Amino acid sequence: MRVAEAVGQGLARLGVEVVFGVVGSGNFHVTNALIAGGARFLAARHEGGATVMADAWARTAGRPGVVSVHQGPGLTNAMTGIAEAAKSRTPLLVLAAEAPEVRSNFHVDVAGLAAAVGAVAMRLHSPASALTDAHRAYQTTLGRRAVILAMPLNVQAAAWDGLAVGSGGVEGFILPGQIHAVQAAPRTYPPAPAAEAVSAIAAVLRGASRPVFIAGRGARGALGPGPRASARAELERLADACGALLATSAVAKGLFRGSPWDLDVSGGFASPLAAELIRQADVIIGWGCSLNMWTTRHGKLIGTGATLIQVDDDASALGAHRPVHLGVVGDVAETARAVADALHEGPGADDLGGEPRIVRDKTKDGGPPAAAGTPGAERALGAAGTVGYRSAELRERIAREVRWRDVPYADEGDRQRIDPRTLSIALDDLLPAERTVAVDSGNFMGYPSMYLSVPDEAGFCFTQAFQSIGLGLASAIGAAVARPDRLAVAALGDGGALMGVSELETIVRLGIPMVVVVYDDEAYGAEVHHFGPDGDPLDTVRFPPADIAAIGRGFGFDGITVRTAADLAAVRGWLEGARERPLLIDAKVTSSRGSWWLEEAFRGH
Ligand SMILES: Cc1ncc(C[n+]2csc(CCOP(=O)(O)OP(=O)(O)O)c2C)c(N)n1
Ligand SMILES: [Mg+2]
Repeated sequence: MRVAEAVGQGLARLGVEVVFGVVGSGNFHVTNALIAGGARFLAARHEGGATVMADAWARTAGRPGVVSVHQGPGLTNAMTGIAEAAKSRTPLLVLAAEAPEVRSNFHVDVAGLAAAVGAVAMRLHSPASALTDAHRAYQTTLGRRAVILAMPLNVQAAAWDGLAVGSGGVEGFILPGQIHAVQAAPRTYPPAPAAEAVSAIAAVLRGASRPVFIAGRGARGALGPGPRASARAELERLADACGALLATSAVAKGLFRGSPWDLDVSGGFASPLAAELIRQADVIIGWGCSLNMWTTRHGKLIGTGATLIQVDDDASALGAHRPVHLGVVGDVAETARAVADALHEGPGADDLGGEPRIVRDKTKDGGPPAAAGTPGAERALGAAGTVGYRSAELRERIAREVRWRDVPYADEGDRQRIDPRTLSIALDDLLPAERTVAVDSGNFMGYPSMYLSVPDEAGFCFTQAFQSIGLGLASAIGAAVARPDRLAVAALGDGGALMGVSELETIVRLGIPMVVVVYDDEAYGAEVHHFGPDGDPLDTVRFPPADIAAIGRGFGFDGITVRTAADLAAVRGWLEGARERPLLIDAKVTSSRGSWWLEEAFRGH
């Protein structure tokens, strides 16, 4: 057996179930060995697509994604996807063949590439250590890292003598006959919160009259082998106890779906009511949420005098984007559970001793936090039935107004172009509730993110940490593979759709019954709307009309062009039919104005 085969089979036995990739000579044997070991291989048409598929699969399945690429250009093609995964803290293993000889035309500096995008570089160092090296690389992904495992061609080709003598003590990874016994090492649990921190949060919440929780990626669920569970139940129990309203960052959209206190996404995508209520909060807790410029609208959603608390299992995330009054290192679910217990038990002995411990930026907004809880005080109760922020009137108002689709607007469509809001609302009505929505980047991106509802947080795939266009289609494929029970919906701009177009073939070949909707304004709308008002020439960012429906049909899709709401009857027809081919909707959308979330985005440039 060659090392390549031993590594592939060893990784399969470790629990690698699904591998995306583009196979060349350098990753041929290792990929086949993964398949022989029981993994499912899905061929993409571009390594960028393959990597994003693996990333989206990992986000949706809650387990490390794996992608296999050829040496040199196979890896450089994958770099945008790797950067996205690294910035998003997706556990991703990139099996990258490597030409070790520097004069080889395929040689690239793998460690340099990895460092440049925040990924971890690892290597199969020698035939003897190869399995241990591979195992270590897989384990490293579980710390939510993107790992590039360089697989030198000479090491891969060497005979594997069945003895892994490297360090690491990986029992069962030693002899081929024993490989089946290998299990991924037990996941290491994130730190439990310190008792003092639990008391401090409880004390602040006891004094809060308008608390809001914003849950982020860290609340979406545990990563690692085994089933995933989000922190929803724990957060809701705590929110019930203190009367908090519930919101998420964009990546956790859907987490609180169905709760009457759900404000949906905080930040640029927040509806007017959600923004108003978040702005009026006196305590905001970010749960596994970085409270970055997107989630807070550059801080504008955080009211003057609001107490800001951040809970994260990664100490370096605390205060990284904005100063917080209290930063707590802890697992989201564990911390929420402990604080809820503390609230149910009433003020404990250690609460009575003084003010909650405030860390970082004690002088934010000119003074101590307004809601820093009088020790031992009873919760402020308002009108009958009011707990914290929650009242019967507010519940009704949220039900009536919080969804974007309930916000009045003037339809700007005509017979040639459909208003993207009208399009999105109509699709929200037509598409089955059990759906996974994946969104590309661009001016259009808020429409699907704000108007399409999703069944839960796994139903939304938002690969936008790197803000690259062209990732949406591959994201939808990875998510669809992870959740074949749900209809995958890829929402793309025409620019992103044509950038990632090669993966249309992958969808057809894999037989994924997906809906691809293109918000087609025949332009890089983001640039048009950003620079247009200044009178700059826009020829570089405008394109002649393209018949994207026909392009889709060429790949084997059912392709339709939508100019009016009436044209959407064809979507209903497809949904009610056998769905034998995937559906591509080329929606010719109005684009008279730039979007408000886009202006927000450009403020960061
Ligand atoms: C890989 C990459 N290239 C360029 C950009 C700059 N960029 C941001 S949005 C955008 C336009 C995207 O056009 P389209 O997909 O049609 O969406 P629209 O803005 O028109 O809604 C571009 C070129 C980017 N973000 N990523
Ligand atoms: Mg466009």
